[in-house]
Amino acid sequence: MTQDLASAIAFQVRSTSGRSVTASTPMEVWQGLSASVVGRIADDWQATDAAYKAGRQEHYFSAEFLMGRALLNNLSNLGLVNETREALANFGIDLSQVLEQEPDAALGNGGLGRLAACFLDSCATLELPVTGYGILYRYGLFKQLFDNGFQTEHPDPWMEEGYPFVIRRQEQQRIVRYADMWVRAIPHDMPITGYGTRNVGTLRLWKAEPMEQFDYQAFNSQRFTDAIVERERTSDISRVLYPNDTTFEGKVLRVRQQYFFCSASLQEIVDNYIEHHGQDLTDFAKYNSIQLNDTHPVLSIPELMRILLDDHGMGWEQAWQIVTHTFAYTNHTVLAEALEKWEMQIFDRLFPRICEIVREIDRRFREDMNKRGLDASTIEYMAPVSGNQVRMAWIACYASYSINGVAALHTEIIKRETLKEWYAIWPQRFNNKTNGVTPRRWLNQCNPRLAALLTEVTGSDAWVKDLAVLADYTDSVDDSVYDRINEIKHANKADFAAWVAEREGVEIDPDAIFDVQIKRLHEYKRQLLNAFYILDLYFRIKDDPTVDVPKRVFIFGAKAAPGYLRAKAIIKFINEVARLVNNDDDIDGRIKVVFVHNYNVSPAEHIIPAADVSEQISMAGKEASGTSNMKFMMNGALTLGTLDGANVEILDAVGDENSYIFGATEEQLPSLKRDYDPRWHYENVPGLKRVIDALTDGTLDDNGSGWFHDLRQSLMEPGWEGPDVYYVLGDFASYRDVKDKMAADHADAHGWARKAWVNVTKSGRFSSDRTIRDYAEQVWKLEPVRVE
Ligand code: GL2
Repeated sequence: MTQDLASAIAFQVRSTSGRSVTASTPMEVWQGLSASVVGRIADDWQATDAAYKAGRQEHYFSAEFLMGRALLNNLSNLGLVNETREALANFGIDLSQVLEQEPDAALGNGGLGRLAACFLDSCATLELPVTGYGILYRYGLFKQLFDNGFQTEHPDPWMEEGYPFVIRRQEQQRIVRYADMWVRAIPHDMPITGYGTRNVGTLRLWKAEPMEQFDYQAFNSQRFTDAIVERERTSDISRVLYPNDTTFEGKVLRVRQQYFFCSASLQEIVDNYIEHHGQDLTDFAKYNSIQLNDTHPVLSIPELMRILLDDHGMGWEQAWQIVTHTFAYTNHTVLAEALEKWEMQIFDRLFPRICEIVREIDRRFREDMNKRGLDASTIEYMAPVSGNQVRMAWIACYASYSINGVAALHTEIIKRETLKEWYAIWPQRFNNKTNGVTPRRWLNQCNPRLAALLTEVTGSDAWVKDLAVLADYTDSVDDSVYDRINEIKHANKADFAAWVAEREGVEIDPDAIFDVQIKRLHEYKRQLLNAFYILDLYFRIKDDPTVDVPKRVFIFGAKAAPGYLRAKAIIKFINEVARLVNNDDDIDGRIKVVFVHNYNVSPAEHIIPAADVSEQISMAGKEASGTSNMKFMMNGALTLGTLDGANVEILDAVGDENSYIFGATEEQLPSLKRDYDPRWHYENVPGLKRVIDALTDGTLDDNGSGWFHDLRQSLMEPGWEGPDVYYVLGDFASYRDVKDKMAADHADAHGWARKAWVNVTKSGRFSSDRTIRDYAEQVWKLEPVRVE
């Protein structure tokens, strides 16, 4: 078997590189090995596709799929990791070195895009007929470097060297029509393998290409450059992922992107319906449902109306009936700045027919609400079009048969506040689907030591597909398991320390507590609170260098949206805190701060298994769910967090004694903020003043940018959003108390291991398999389709 595999791999590597395996570069080996994996699954993939297309299907529309690396994931799903390792070893090649060649497919910003990727994994594993649809961005999320502590952004041409896991399907292209141009949408398919199944799902990513290779007329009439420019204008559409996480930017190119993938995907879905079920589209919603991952794909709603009305001659009522039984909408944030509102003029310019349809949706909405007796101002507030703006979330709520939030608390907030007007009319549409993460990537693959222990303790690898089984073992293991937990964590930390030393040039001690905050940089996530704690701890040690404190490593990973200056200021600040504490002789290595640059899916796979502490410290009510909290929990890190998003449910699963909760609750905040005076905290919370002052008194250097002064002002001065909007100073004292206590508790190795074990074994409900089962049963009405 290994011999077969070895020769299959060798054949592919040779065809890729044009030389022998041993003479090929690790990148060429990665290319060849990846191609041979695609070859292995080809038949199953084809069979799955055929089986899914014949019955009821779910389509997951998302502008983002943060896939990360594919090779290990596929090898692991196919049960080929060990054999491949041996096969390569025969050539003197180290599999891990080959795996590290792979670029991350970073086609997403953060949690929302990664959720979509975890969902595809679960759908394949659960054998559910679900296809993902998105955009083949040529440049993924920007690559982040630090220049003197400042973030700089660089392009990420992730496919430039070739990428065997996307297959171009030229023959299945569609045409997307804008008023000012027509473009070809070329589908590129990524196979989605599942664990322990032969089903192979599909992620279909559309690439924009010009209708003709060249405008030959322009070309022939000596206007060569004009012809090229025109060509580039088309390719612009799928050129780059917009780097904003939870903020809306009204760029024309962005709305073009959204329409592009919605239109191409819907054309295909309708054509497939016709091929299998005939020209009469009455039963469309019986065979198709579409999940809208946030409002980014909401243009699908008027676009499906257009296809039904114009291309298939249907009347409005019937078409609307179909549309409103097809779409389901997931809301991912309550932040006002995320709400997509497009100017009507843009719609009018790009797609006048869509514009017309949106106006008609608006007209009928107003008529309908009038009949229901709503007052004029409520109707104006809820209307799909108001002034000259189209409101994407409102269209989604009006047209969807299901509206869900992503954690219990978040769903309550959207019912009570964000979407309360819609909840009042259509309460039955609202439901909660708490997020989850795939235990394949986020435990089995990234933490092989812990995975082996779980298999040993439970007697099989059934947990990989059914994580909830671990709950049976929470209380039934003996002390030797706790010792093993500690050994595993220590070994993971040693591996991670080596990785950090090489990648970031910082030495860290695996015996220290590894305290981690990795997520997008956003004020509401409060990386600043964490940094203030570190600075305060630094000053405490400076006060008395002989003080006995547990050794700590504080690890950050975060990208800031390029235009979000305050977030960039926080990055600079953390980097300056790192410079200060890492190089102070009084500290003597007792505190280390590491800011991992270019945080992404694959760095996360190195960081999470090595974490002791998971920082989930957003201001309560702001983080819709969070998903890194779940990944950490699965890997035995304890949550240090507020009662926000899914933290609430994590706490519920593990109990008070196995997590560290602090801070104002969502319920308390309105009254706390009513007469909030950050200056009081600044003056009265011991130690806080010197921390805040360090921003501007010369302790830390922002290189003349003025950014640290702005940070101070944002906390202390009543700006137009009020001082300290995210309650950093208000929560500081309680954060410090809990974090100190946590550090002290870590000294009890056995007690800590016990807590870690409870976290691991109670993480079953945060598997994306659970989430997807709930969507399939309650929203999608979807049955598994098994491919034999
Ligand atoms: C987010 C939320 O901020 C995050 O809390 C949630 O876990 C994910 C997935 O549901 O969605 N919303 C959002 O716009 N982004 C997120 O990460 N970018």
